[in-house]
Amino acid sequence: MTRNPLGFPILMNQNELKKILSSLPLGDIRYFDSIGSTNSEALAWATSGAKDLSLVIADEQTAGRGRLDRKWFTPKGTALAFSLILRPTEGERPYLTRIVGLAALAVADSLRTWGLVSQIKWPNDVLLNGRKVAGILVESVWAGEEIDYVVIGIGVNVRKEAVPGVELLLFPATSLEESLGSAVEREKVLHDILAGIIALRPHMSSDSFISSWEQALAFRGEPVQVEQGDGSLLTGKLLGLEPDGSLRLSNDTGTSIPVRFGDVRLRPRA
Ligand code: BT5
Repeated sequence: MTRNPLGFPILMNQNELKKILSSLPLGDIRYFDSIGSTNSEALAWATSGAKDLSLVIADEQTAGRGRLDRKWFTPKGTALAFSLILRPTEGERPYLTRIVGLAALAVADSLRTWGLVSQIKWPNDVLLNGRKVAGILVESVWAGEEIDYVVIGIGVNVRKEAVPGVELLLFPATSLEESLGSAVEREKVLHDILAGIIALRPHMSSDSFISSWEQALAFRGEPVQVEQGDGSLLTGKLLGLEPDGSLRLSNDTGTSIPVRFGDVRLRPRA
């Protein structure tokens, strides 16, 4: 295995990954040195019958995606970009809108093992010191009226070089290396996030799952703006989460409004 001066592997490869992840009950693993998007590969694999908890991981993405077809940058050797395929059970079906929270909490828990306290910027960003260190993209494969598979795509900026230039960003970004002041092994972060998803998954239906997710939210109790997909702006105080994982805002008259999609930011002071 090729290592950098700190002794960390520089390149990933399928055999090493299998070894590192061998204690986890994963399905199959597909590793790519370079790929368009791990989510696109995982969606195609799910359509052709992948096992539950199969994993697609790449060292570089050339067409990584965010929501609304935004770009997600994954330069070679600097970041984690992976997609986990879930085949939901009957019992999980009513809770599929909570899956983005499952992924975000697993990322937050893995960062805590490095002593880092992160926040979740609803719905799908994980922040360190108010900057985005990870993004999550949850997509589904439908069979008729029912969701057959869910793909959880996660990108984490591990090294400083993973962070795109400010001209490419809608929100400030950071890396684990920047927050810790030293480099970390990507494979350990990957292992911990996957272990966290697997451990939390059976608790996804519980009230305590929603309260853990709520406690990790950025801007709770603060005045925020939510830019919705059509460009319209909602303003209000961020109260917490609805049981389905929607955001709960209270508007100026104190009425509570559920928000299902959008980008949250603090409301600029007048
Ligand atoms: C996201 O969308 O944050 C979801 C990102 C999901 C990426 C993973 S990587 C593995 C899997 N395969 C994929 O193709 N995707 C998933 P959104 O909230 O829409 O944010 C997108 C915005 O984040 C962009 O418009 C940029 O402003 C910013 N951005 C792009 N690359 C970034 C990076 N490496 N670090 C921080 N911000 C970034």
